[in-house]
Amino acid sequence: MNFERMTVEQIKDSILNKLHTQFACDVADATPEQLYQALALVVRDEIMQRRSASRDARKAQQAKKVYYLSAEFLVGRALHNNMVNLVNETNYMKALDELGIDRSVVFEEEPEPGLGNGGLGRLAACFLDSLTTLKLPAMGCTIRYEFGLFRQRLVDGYQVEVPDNWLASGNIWEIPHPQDAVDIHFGGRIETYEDNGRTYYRHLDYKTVQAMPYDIPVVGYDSTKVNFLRTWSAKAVNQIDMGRFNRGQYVQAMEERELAEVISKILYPNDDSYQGKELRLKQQYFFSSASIQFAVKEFIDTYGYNFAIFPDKVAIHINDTHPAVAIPELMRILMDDYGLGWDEAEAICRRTFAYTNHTVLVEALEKWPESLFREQLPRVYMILEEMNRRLCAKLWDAFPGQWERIGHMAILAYNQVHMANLCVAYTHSVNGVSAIHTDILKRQTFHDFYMLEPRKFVNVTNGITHRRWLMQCNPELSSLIDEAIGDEWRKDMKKIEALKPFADDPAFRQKFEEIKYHNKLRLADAVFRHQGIEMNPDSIFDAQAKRLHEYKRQLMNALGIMMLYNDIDEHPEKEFHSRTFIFGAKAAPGYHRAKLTIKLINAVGDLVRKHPRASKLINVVFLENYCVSQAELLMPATEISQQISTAGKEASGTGNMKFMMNGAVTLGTMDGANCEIYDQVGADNIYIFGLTAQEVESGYATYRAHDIYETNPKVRKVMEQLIDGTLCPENPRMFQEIYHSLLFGDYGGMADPYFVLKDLTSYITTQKEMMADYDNRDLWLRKAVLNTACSGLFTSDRSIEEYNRLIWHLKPLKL
Ligand code: 26Q
Repeated sequence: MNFERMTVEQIKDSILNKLHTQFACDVADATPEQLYQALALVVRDEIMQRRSASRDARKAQQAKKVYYLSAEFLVGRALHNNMVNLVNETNYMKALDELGIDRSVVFEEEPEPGLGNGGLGRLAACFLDSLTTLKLPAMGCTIRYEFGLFRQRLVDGYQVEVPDNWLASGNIWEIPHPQDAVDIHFGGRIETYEDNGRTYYRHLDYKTVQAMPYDIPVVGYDSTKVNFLRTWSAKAVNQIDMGRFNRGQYVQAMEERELAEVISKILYPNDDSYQGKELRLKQQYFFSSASIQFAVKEFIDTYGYNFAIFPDKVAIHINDTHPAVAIPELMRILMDDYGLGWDEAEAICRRTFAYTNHTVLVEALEKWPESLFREQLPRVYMILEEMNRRLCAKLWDAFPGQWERIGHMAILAYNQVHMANLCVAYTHSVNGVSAIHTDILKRQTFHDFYMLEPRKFVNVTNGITHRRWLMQCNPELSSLIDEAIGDEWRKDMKKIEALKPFADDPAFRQKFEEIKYHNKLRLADAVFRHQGIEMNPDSIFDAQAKRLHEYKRQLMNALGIMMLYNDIDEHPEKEFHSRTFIFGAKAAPGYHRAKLTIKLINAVGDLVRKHPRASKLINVVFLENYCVSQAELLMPATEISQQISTAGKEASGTGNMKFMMNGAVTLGTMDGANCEIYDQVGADNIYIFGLTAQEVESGYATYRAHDIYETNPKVRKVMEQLIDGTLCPENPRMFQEIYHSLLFGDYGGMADPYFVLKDLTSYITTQKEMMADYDNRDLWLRKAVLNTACSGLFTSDRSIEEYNRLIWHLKPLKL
């Protein structure tokens, strides 16, 4: 089937038509929100025309499909992105111009769906974009959180959380599918009975919650392929319990309804340490069960009850352990609903599921109290017991007598359910998200499993969609690349390599510099409008944007700025290049240390502003509410990308790739995907400092932070400034706990467990080298251009091709 792109005239007519029929108004009297909705409806129509073609093709071709299960999909705004992927941005922009509609005003009307915390959720969104562009049959499955990640306000330098009611005025992009609603059962008890020599299980007295799907279309770049992100919303089965209602228990009847619907109410805002919250477990089972039920139904609709071929037609991906309960759930459905035996069901599950790990931090590996599972999911719990029994029997053969080792690998041990062990033991593929991360999984985190099944472990380095993160967010640079090397890179990002020789072309470098400058102005303008803060576009834009975590070491960045400040203060004769330090970071609301670090960063900003000379050379800007839309402005405007995690802790990072693609030079440690960025650009075009992962590992035994404090006067000075009232004269004790934790450790732990003071000196030295290079404009711009030119590896198209080749084995649809 052939789809014509809409012409400018058609777009204009359609917009006017939507305004008339939906809102009874014209361009002149429409509100910005009505303009947004009318335009979005036009774009949606253009997408929906392609939908049925896609769907019919998959059925006709009986193509294998992947269900990508993820508790988070941080998709960002859709309108502009969809125009880009329809390859009709130019016509849309023209139509808007001719109608006299200000496009930036319209784009900003779209509420950003905050259905994720950070990297993991954004990765899932980039993957859907690439899956669709590569014409692979796929469906994203998640929760339709009524409240996404909180919005961040800064009040007196402190983070204040505001609820994100993103659905308040509806969501144009979603389509409800009541015909696909399914029931999810919680609690109750299991009755066992024998019949014909087989044991059967009956689930009784459970509570039912209905899962209602809403689908959001994902359109592939320059393709007629459309996939969907299915978001499940919790609904009470009976709007109100009429039995209770009639017995006069009006309030109780309503309460029950609230209890059911609370499941999809809110996204948990912590992306680090996990707490055994009952509601979180219910969320995980809710969307996992709904998605598995749907996958089985779709399979049966196409292939009947021939479950032997299930793994040839269905791949299910488990994004971190959050949807791990999908594994016993498929076991349950195959056995209890369709009568398969254990061995058959287990073999199907093993061939169907694959798992991606995103963290090696021990405190972030999910473990649930067994009692919670037993109460909430009694049948699933019984299945886990049997899975665990069989696993331990095998482990006993492999490691006879090694109780501790077996306990460490078991699914159920010490009254806890170990979700990662469940995933590693019962999937056919386990992958890390960068080379170094996968290495650590093999050597440490899952070493014992790796010994038994080395081939199960694979690496797929993360990627980002260059459509959103270059073409959409940086149109000027994209056109410049077209001028230089043609536009084939847009469809095949490897080809951006052809840009390398242009790093040596002075005319190209100058245009590259001008575009960076425009993008700096664009960011400065937005920050001024939203926060009233001025940013000097002639200063160096240096950014660290990511969730706030101790291991990511925003604290080290802040201490580095204080040292620069002291240097300026002590040496009025020295010259410095003016620098704007940009931070974007949300802290989990219950993570006290992270929130205090936000206050510290802002206090450093205040300190600098009060100093006559430093205020001209340093500006600390904390971007309020860092989110996908903010990132789209920040990436193109940044010159230095700070990726400074303690080596061995950041699984991959993906912001590092976005900055690089837009021509920022990385200042970072040998951690996560930074190592691969280093391999791509070469040592001359990246600034690496600090301990390696191995040095960190062996450093735990011997490191004494206090020695550094004693021997390095500059470090000592900033440490003292944390507690002597320099930063917060009205409350000198404000940052005392940070001081204390760096020098003495807290809660009985070691001092400075993230090696902030240890790496601080090499961090500062490397920055000085970097600043010297920055002043040599030709040298610096060459590095910047090479970063863009070498970023081809980091497109998520490459990641998805690898997932497909190594794990899913899907065939692209012929459309
Ligand atoms: C778990 C249990 C209860 C509540 C919340 C959670 C939870 C939620 C989100 C745990 C972890 C997350 C998110 C983790 C995450 O974003 N990890 C990042 O994943 C990126 C994509 O692979 C990597 O690039 C980053 O290095 C990694 O930190």
